[in-house]
Amino acid sequence: STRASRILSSLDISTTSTEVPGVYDGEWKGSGEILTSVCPTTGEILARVKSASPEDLRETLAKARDAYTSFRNVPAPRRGEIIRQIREALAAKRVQLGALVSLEMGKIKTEGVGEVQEFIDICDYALGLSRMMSGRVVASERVGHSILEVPNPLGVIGILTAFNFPVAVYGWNLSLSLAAGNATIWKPSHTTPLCAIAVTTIVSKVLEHNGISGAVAGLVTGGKDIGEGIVANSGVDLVSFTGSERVGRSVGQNVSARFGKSILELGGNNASIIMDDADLNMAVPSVFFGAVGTAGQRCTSTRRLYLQRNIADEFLQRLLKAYGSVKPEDPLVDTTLLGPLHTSNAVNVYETTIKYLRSIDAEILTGGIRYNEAPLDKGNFVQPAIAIPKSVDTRDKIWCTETFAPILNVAIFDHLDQAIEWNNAVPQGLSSSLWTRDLRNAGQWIGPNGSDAGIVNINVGNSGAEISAAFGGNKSTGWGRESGGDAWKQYVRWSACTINFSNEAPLAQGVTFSA
Ligand code: UN1
Repeated sequence: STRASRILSSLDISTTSTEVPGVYDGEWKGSGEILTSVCPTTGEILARVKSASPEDLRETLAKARDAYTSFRNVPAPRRGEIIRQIREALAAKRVQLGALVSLEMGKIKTEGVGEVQEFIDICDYALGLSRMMSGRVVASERVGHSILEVPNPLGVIGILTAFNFPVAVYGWNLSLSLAAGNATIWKPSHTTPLCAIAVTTIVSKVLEHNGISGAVAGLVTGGKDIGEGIVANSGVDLVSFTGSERVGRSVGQNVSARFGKSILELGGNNASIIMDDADLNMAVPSVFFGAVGTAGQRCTSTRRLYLQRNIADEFLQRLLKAYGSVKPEDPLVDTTLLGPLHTSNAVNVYETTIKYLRSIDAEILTGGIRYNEAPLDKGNFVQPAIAIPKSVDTRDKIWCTETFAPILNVAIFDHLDQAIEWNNAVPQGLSSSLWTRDLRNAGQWIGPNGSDAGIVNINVGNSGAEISAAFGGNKSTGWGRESGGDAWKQYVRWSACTINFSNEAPLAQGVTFSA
């Protein structure tokens, strides 16, 4: 369509050539299979992309290693200055890149732009870090000795990202990797290659302008085999993977089998707990955003809602009113709140889950249908659902598995202890949210008897975290943290350096060993 070509050409992606190169290692190329990028709203093919062949992957990895060998000598504040320029280049394309996210992934305009903003924010953060990534000096037990903990660049970082945040999650990893002095190789989701090509185009121009090899931020679009090639390669020092628990399990095992490091950001099955003293004027819109925002396709989306008995009816009435106002529409129209699911397969997953809810006699308060009338029938539009399963048993798959679609399951509780038990009883542990104005509830929630998730919020919804906080989960959500907090410490290699500036060479622990 003309709209698609306008968005693509505003990001310097050629729409005249029939196949867009999807590999970058300092030069654009691609000799692997052709990936098609399909618009989830209209079903149109946006572009055909020449993905990476195994040979392309080998070359890109080799060039990344070379690029790292020189980039690690660039002083960190100078690397920060390059990150600042990347930030400016992204900001100049904020609207265009945001529109491409909406076009190719399907999220609504404000969220597409928000994702670019998230990348910009983490660049600011990494710029600051570039002057603050300090080690420590530790007291030695020996006279005339000092112990230094020294961070150095780590090497080549493999970044494997998911479709749902096709820009921001790469941004988290790239910015910290660059600040730390590493080279990266990015394998985006095979369904969002254009977002990756657009971002890499922006980043590579800045690198080249600064006389830095573009291979510092390489790109290999492709499928499973390319992802597996990165995971298996001992030249990739850290693999940062975002995706399903099933794939993440094999990534984690394969990377650790070769003693590599990994960061895993896998499934979320996030609960919001609403106490009867909560401010519903805040809680209702937040749950609405958590469950319906991004059409329920964030790792942090709200999937479980636990309501204290006294406010349950009122809460549901108000939430239903909000759901009633949502119309599925083109995500690029300003007023749209609900875009399509990303793929038709996601629609199948949604329909299967609705069918299962019916089979267990859950009460479906709203939703459950796929929109079949034109023009929505061309896209993957479904109606957000709220269901009350009869059973609150968290071993039932409706509670313990993550369905990547806008389905919110509700249960009613009497005491906070019960709700916390439910919150923690699932395998996943990404994000959790408690609504209360009682300090005692808040204290319990964040303490040893509270939520076991990586993100534990109070009067803040499950999704939409800021970059300054460490992002990640516990249990089957995986391990490691991305973005803020101490996440940068995973992107460097640490050494403990003991320095003796005395004229003796004593042993530690008072050990004597002389002939
Ligand atoms: C994800 O869904 O993988 O907290 C990332 C949020 C966003 C990032 C989500 N800042 O919802």
